[in-house]
Amino acid sequence: MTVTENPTPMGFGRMHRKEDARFVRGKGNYVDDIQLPGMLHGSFLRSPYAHAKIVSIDTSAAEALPGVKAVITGATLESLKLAWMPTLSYDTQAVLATDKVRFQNQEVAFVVAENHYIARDALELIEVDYEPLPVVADAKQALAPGAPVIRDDKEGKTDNHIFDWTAGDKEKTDAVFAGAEVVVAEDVLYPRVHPSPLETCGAVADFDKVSGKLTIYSTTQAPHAHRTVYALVAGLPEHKIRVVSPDIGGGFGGKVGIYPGYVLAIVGSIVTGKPVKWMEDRNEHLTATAFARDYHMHGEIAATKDGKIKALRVKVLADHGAFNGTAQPTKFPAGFFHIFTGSYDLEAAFCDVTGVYTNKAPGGVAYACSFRITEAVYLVERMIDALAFELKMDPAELRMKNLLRPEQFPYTTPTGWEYDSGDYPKALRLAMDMVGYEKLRQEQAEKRERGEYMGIGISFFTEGVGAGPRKHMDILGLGMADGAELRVHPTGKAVLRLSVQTQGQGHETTFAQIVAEELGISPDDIEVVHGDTDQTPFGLGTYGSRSTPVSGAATAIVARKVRDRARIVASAMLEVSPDDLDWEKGRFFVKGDPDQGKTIQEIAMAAHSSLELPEGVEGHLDATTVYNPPNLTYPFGAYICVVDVDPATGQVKVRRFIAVDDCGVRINPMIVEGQVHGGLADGIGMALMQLMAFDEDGNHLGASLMDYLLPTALECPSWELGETVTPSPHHPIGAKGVGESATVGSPAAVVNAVLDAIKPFGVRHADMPLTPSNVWRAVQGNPIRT
Ligand code: MCN
Ligand code: CUM
Repeated sequence: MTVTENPTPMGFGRMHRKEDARFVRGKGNYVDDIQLPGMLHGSFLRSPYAHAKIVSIDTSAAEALPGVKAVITGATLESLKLAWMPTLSYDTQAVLATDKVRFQNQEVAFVVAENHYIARDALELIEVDYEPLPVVADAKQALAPGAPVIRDDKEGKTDNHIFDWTAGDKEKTDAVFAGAEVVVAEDVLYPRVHPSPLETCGAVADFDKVSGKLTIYSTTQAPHAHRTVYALVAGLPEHKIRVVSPDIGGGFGGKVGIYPGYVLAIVGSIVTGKPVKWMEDRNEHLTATAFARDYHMHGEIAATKDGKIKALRVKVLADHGAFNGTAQPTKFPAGFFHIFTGSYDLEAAFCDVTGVYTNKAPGGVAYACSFRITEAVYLVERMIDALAFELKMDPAELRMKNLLRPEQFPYTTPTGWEYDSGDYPKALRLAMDMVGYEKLRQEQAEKRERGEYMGIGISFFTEGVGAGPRKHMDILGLGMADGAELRVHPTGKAVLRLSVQTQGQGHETTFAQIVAEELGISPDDIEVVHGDTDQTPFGLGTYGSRSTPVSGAATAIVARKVRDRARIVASAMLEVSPDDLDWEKGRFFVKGDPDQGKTIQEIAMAAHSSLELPEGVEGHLDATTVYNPPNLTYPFGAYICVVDVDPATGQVKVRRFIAVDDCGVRINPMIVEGQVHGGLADGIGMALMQLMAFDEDGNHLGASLMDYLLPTALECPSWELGETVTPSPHHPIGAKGVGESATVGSPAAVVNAVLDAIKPFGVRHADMPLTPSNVWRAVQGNPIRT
């Protein structure tokens, strides 16, 4: 990777991250770094059972331990009407268990003490009498007759059913299937995985009894949305609540929802009158915070004998855990899964998703998923390879034959999405050229003769990111539009205030670059303020790769508003009509007389001076905006993975990985590449290593990073990146989101590569993770199928 000589371009381009100056010096300020005078520490007692009735809780010994300030149980919360809280999907979730526990490690009691060690010691002194109940650990058992009812707290609930949801045209799809020459069906599991950022979740709550103001520092991706939920639950006005999301050590979707720990830190502070910190450990994080996926998919694909794909039909069983805590736009209980027709030109498609409760942790929309587009892309890309397998066709050729063509954009899919722009064949061709596709296929054939197994896996993805048009998309009734405010000081330095918040994506740099591009002020002179509800405009936060599509647009627009004002100020300074001015980056000048001009800095000073402005024109150089996107943006990409598989041991070595991404105009190509690198590593993790497994009693099998494996440089090849640029036609700077693209696109490429390698053994599909033992089993003709 090269970085330009000048590390601070006046706009888009490669530029070192401004925030790294503090991170590489150990000067980041994370939730756990926050120390307030008199601060106490809280810790949870958690359930050893996945499903059990709580008969009694005795906290007396814990309360008697010196240094313990409060022990809070579900009963305490019940008296405050806080035992249950709303989830982001209009369900309820226990803050502390009252009647029974519903997943292993569920929060049962909260101890507040002088320090963390005393709090932990006190947990040991709490006596809970549980009466174990039968467990639903497998989604496929959740709706079986006689299955234990998990949510009997809900009045009249007699089963574990959450929702049924369909998209597409069933009749039309069935008709195409009925007349199809070839139909291939496959059961495809996207297993339960976990986003696992470096920093676990935590909060520091500080309630000031005198002013009545509550300040919460927390690991949140959505500070404003959280504040409104707290306001609704606590009955406090928003301005009495300040949510601060300081530096975040990775979110990946796991920090969108509200966790019991945040609420208990608040309650603890109210009860004790002191600030209370709660910071979970790795085991708690893996077992009790938002999981991802857990989608049991049955896919069918209809095609002609020569490989023209006609239709897709999918039935999904979605395991949502004990509480429906998915964080996604209200109208879409299965997220954006209905984008499963992918990048192809089909006649019809239909999906039918059923959500169920199980005795597992809640969550479901996390881990760079673009609201479940991960599952959708994995499904369609596996189905295409299964079809190629049956038709004995080359998977690249099959894709080329069916990809949407550039002239079809804007393109409306059979399930109602309007893709904004793209040139798909160009991206796939570029990836194939980069990898040397035809030559690799020759090498593969020669190797197979010698009994060596290499595989080439392709995945093509389209994402829809930037939720959303407010008309269609809200979370808990809050429309998905975001504000931005820009203030240019007299000296020409500027402050940009945003509702979105970086968890590591480099917003302090890229959003400054957007202003720099529009106004010609150096990014170093632009301060990005975010993650503090007292200092920033309202907006829904960072997830679904929406920051660039939504707040990036807001930033460009607010900067253009400032530029329009600057034009009027410049016209007053130069005593010409505003129409007689031309703009070049950083400067207005008189048309035809480039020497007669004023820089943005000169204009800024004048805007704050005694200069007389035309009637009705306000002074200063500030603007605000709220951006409601007209549509999502649709980034896409072509990925090719090359692996070598040892059939005797099942060991997979990823030899090469080519990723061609198109996210429209790139603000900072270096940051985009970093985002892609991270997502590709995620893909290798999920495809080959990661699984949140449970035994039949709902016990977690491996809730540590010794068992739940995160990919490292050892498992990753040196990534080979390519790009095409198809600007989004409706985005002010033509940018599309990219933060989740590689996580969405890469697992299918890796799995397709491994299965391509072992194709001579007759294996058409095996489920992730393709660990050595699972690959070995597949080679033996006995793939693990869940
Ligand atoms: N960018 C750019 N040009 C584009 C698109 C994006 O330069 N055409 C830059 C953006 O300006 C931003 C970064 O790339 O600095 C990612 O932008 P975007 O795609 O808008 O995504 P968000 O900023 O909204 O980030 C959210 C996304 C999600 S949802 C998950 S999950 C994820 C991801 O980002 N979590 C991450 N990437 C992550 N990266 C880090 N380091 N940590 C996380 O928690
Ligand atoms: Cu689905 S993970 Mo991201 O949207 O925060």
